Order: sequence, then C-alpha cells, then structure tokens
Amino acid sequence: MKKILVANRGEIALRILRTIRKMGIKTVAVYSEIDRHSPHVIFADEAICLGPPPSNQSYLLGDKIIEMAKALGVDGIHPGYGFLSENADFARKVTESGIKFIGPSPHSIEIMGSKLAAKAAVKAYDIPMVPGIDEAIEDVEEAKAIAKKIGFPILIKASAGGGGKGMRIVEHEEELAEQMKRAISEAVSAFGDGSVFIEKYVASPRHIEIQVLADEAGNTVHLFERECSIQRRHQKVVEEAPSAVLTPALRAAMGKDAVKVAQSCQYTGAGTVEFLLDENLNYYFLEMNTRLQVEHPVTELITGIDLVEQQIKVANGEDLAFSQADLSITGHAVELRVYAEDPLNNFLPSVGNLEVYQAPEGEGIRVDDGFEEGMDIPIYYDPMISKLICYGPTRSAAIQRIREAIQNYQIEGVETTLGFGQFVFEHEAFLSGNFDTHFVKQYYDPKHLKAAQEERAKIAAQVALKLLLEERKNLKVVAHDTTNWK
Ligand code: MV4
Repeated sequence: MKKILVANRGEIALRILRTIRKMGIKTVAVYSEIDRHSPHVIFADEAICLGPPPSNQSYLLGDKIIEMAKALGVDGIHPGYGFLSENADFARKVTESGIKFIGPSPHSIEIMGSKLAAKAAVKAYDIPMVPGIDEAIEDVEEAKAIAKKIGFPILIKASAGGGGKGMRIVEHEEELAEQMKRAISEAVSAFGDGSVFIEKYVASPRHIEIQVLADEAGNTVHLFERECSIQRRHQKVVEEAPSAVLTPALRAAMGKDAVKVAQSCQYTGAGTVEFLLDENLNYYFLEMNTRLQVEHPVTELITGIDLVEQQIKVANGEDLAFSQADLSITGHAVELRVYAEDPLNNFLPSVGNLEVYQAPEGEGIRVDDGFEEGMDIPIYYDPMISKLICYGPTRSAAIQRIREAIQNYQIEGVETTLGFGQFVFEHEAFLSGNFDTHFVKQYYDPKHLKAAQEERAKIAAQVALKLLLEERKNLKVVAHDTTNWK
C-alpha cells in the first residue's frame, strides 16, 4: 500500500497516522468543519473536509469517504474505533471499490456483531460459556422454565446489544415477564432487532479480554490479556496488562480459547475476545470486538508489537512474521482514559477550552492525545481527551509511574478524570489486585476527591504563607541594610 486514509478523528486518528508514516506510506486524514485545525489534520500529508460537525454529517458518511478515497488514489482505509469501524456494509463497500479495508472481513464483523450468531459460531469449538441459552426467546413461560433451570439471578441480553445496552438483571421469577417485555422493546427501538436470550448472571466478574492477531493464511496468535474491570456504566476508565490475577496456566488456556473464537469466524487482523472471570477463576466467553480497541497501547507496551502496523501488514496480504512461541510479556502497563468529565458531578461531560494543556513526559510514559493547548473540546463526539499509559518492569513500578505522571499532567479549562484516576491508583483494592467490575460503584464517592482537593489546597496555602513570610523577612533585611548604608 502506498497511501492510507484514516476514517477517524482525535487521538486514535493521530496514533494510526503516525504508524502509517513510520511505514513509509502516504497519509490522508478526514475531518469535520470543527476539527479543521486538529493535530490529526495538521499531521497528515493530505486532508479532506467531510462536512458539518455532527457525526452523521461527517465521520459516519461512509460513501463520501470512499468516494474521496478513490479520487485521491488511496489504497487502504483504516476505520479506527467507533464510527464506521464495526460496520460490515462499510467494510464491504470499501473492498468492492478496490480499496483494502484495514480490519476483518464483513463476514467476521457480521457474525461477531450478533451475540447469538457468535455463540452459534463458537459452539463447535468447546469454549466455556456462561450457562444459558443460545437462541432468541420470545415465550415468557419458556423463559421462566429456563431461568428456573439455570437458577436466579439471570440476565436478559439483546443479541444485537453491546456495551451493556439492552441488558436486564432478573432476581426473581415474578419480575421475569415484565423485564423480558422491556428488554425486547428496548432492543427493538435501540437496534431494530428484538432478539433476546438468557444467561446466568455472574455477580462479581472481572472483565478480561484477549488481544488476537490473524493473517489471511490462517495463522492466529494471541497477545495475552488486558484487565478492564475498572469501568463505570460500561465505560472503561483504567486498563492494565497483564492482569494481576491470571496464572500462566490460565493465561495460556484463555489465549488458546481466544484463538479458537477468532478461527470460528475466519478472523483476520487485530481483534479482541472478551471474557468474564468469576471469583473462582472460571472464565466464560462473552463476545468478540472486531476492531482496534481504545486500550490497545497496554498490549503494545508489554509485547513490543505495534498493533496498527500488524493490521496494515495483514490487510496487505502479508503473513504474520512471528508465531505464538515468539511472543512474551515483558513488564507491566497501566492506562488511564483522561475524559473531559467532572468526577465530582456524576461524570457529566465538561466540554470547553483547554486553557492549559501540558502532558507529562519521561521514561515509561506514553500519552496518546489529539488535542493541543488552546483548543476546544467539541460537544459532538466522545469527550476523551487522551490516554495516559505508563510502563514499568513490575506492576507496582508502573503504578508508581502513572501516579507521578498524573501529578505532572496539567489541564485547565475543563474538568477531567485525572483526579479520579489518582483515586484508583492509590486505592488498596486496586493495589492488591483484589477488585471486580463493581469497583467504582463499590468504592468511589466524590467526597474522596473533594478531600484530596482540600488537602492540596491546604498544602498550597501553607506553602504560599511560608513564601510570604520569608519574603517579608528578606524585605526587612533589605530595608535595614538600606538605611544603614551610606
Ligand atoms: C454479563 C455480566 C454478568 N453475567 N453476563 C456488560 C457488557 C457486555 N459486554 C456484557 N456485560 C456483562 N455481561 C453475565 N452472564 C456482567 C456484565 C457486566 C460487565 C461486563 C464487563 C465489564 C463491565 C461490566 C459491568 C457490568 C456488567
């Protein structure tokens, strides 16, 4: 490939463009009117305006992007994450127009986009699944019988759902009919597909996902796990690799199963297989994400592999240059998503101007961002400002480094999740590795940040007072000297 277009914005567009350039390939950016001066646009060799800020008039205009790509002689399109990245129709149209889609086939995207189709695909591969059913259910009496068999509490899930949308917990038989009716109507209005199914509810799971890579020749490897349990309302906030709780044997078993999941849909490129891990370290396949994930950098830091480079090589028809035996984990990486959100005010988006923006620098610190000082955070898109990723030889070294990096990260003009991240990285449950997906709900209260803020204000006041007193002393000396000096 000689020229690649990145159909995305913000930090991920810039991160992908950097690898494309590193590979000696020409870069094309796209942007909406409000992103005209964004770093990803400035960085690229060429850039195309797609239209007004709303996504459906810019970054979601697949046909327009393909048309522009053809006009510029682009031979590959990278969709990043979000927007068009998991749109099978877009992937198909890109390929049909003679351009390489840097991602899996439309077939893989379609199968894994439906939870029921995914369950059907992996059925023959002997992958551990949460007890439940693998077909859509409509009849309430039938649902009751199944729920009684697997035991309450159960979870009703939408087949087309994702990120927790359309999920309902049912604790008792009496609520089932009502909850099922709601789940179906929610699924119809949100996804245009009312198929729901039932699973046993795993009460205190960890969210562990395995990164996989596959080439067109059928070589499939895994790049170990990422721990993503620290999230609020299905939005991940802190991720790390490796997980503090996986043993080498468990890691190998989950890795092997993730590879099988990828093979079940003839997967190519980079993908992520999600598992739930219960308190007894039993794991269950949940779903597969057919895109590059936000948290991919932690995997890059512990494996030394540039995942975007691998995506491009695979899309170009090249075989993977390494096998499973060549891969190993070195050190530990932690990531904090820095959102323009107010952790003191229920994480409400806090858009505005980045009056001060200074990212930390140093050994073992990586910041993936797409904004600069003075820029506005637009209201139209996801409010993530950047990802702060720190690496160290051990978990505690990586955590120590990110705590210092957070202190050296200066952002003013908008509220951010930096302080919230500090709360996580100082929390005993996080430090001991003894946490699950309920961490935020269980431990976080804005009062913790308020207390930390007041403590900082107190120290600042004391330092200011000390400086003032010293200055007064100095002034006195000067005044005294002056009077005696003839
Ligand atoms: C579950 C579960 C418990 N039991 N399935 C949430 C999003 C979607 N990917 C699947 N999710 C869950 N499925 C069973 N059978 C709990 C969750 C879940 C969750 C999973 C991963 C990370 C964070 C989560 C937060 C709440 C619920």
